[in-house]
Amino acid sequence: MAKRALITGITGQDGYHLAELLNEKGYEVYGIIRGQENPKRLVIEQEQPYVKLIEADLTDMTSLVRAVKTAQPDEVYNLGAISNVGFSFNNPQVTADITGKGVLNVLEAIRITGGEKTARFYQASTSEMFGGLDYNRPGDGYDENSLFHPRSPYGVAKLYGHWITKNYRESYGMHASCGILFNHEGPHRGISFVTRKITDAVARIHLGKQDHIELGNLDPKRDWGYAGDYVEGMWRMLQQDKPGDYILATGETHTIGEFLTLAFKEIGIDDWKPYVKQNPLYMRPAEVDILLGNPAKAEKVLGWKRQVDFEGLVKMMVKNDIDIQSKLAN
Ligand code: NAP
Ligand code: G4F
Repeated sequence: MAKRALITGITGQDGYHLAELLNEKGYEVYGIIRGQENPKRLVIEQEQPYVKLIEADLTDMTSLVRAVKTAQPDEVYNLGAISNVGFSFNNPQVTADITGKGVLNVLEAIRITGGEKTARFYQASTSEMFGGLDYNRPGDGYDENSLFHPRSPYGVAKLYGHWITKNYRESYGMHASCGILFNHEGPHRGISFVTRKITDAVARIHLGKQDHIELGNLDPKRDWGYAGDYVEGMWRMLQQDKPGDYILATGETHTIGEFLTLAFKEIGIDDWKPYVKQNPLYMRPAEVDILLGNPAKAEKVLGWKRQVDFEGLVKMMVKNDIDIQSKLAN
């Protein structure tokens, strides 16, 4: 019989890639969609017709209980969240409700419906929980034992989600795992995140639709990988006999300036500086200056390794945005 998976956050970047992967593996895929007029419903119905959509919201426990009862899942992937760090500073309470307490709601929905012994659970934890400060940053990158020091309402909410997942593992014997994922990007990345914001702008500049891009702090460094590689790691975590926590990262870190250099190079521009203006609107009250992950445990235990390198990622994203913009009218 086909395995059944329930994904929260099905309309997001990782939800897209994970649904593709699980469908290829023969799973019956259920996805939670929120809101009465979610425009992404039509996109999923057209592009991923195999996904069975269930209306629910991470802040509404009754809807989650109904979703779990309907899907009867072997595996639950909790990807749903307010995931934009900048947004979380201006919207800390809703971030706490969705990104933090939403995790508890899903875990409880599984328990209330008697699924704690049968359903395996994946929590989308994040490198944002580390904070990138000198005192807790090992030279060879953060690993599963590094100290947490979140620097945003998003990071703090995620830390609650991380610990409540571990608590349900320890308290109720749930097969509940946390993937501590470093930044991962691709053509399905939301337009407000810095990589996609850049590749979208580069495509428009190339086609003469825009003459510059406004960004915030250009100095932070990130460990950027490809989202398609990372969902494979999520799945592998839930195939282990025992639950656990795993870092997924590339082991390399790059500045936003380096991303800009490669992206502009794709359209034949060597010096991006005349095309970039800094706007304080995009600066954060507290910044994570550097993120670098050490994926040694995932490589050893899960046999996982990223496939797409930094240059390949930038190329893929610029090409995708040029294709999209070329098809659109001005
Ligand atoms: P994303 O594209 O922003 O997707 C977030 C998803 O959460 C969307 O489907 C959104 O649905 C859903 N959602 C938001 N509020 C909800 C609510 N109240 N009820 C139900 N669903 C809700 O994020 P992503 O990049 O795919 O990331 C997936 C997960 O991994 C997130 O939890 C993120 O925090 C975490 N993570 C991401 C990265 C990364 O680099 N991408 C790294 C580490 C961890 P709507 O369409 O309705 O808004
Ligand atoms: O692309 P970002 O918004 O990603 P950030 O803050 O690293 O968070 C992402 O990765 C986390 C994993 O580490 C996830 F948990 C989280 O859900 C999300 O997917 O910003 C990256 C960097 C930051 O330092 C930011 O200050 O880019 C800087 N930046 C500079 N200008 C900008 C901009 N970020 C955005 N979003 N927009 C700008 O204009």
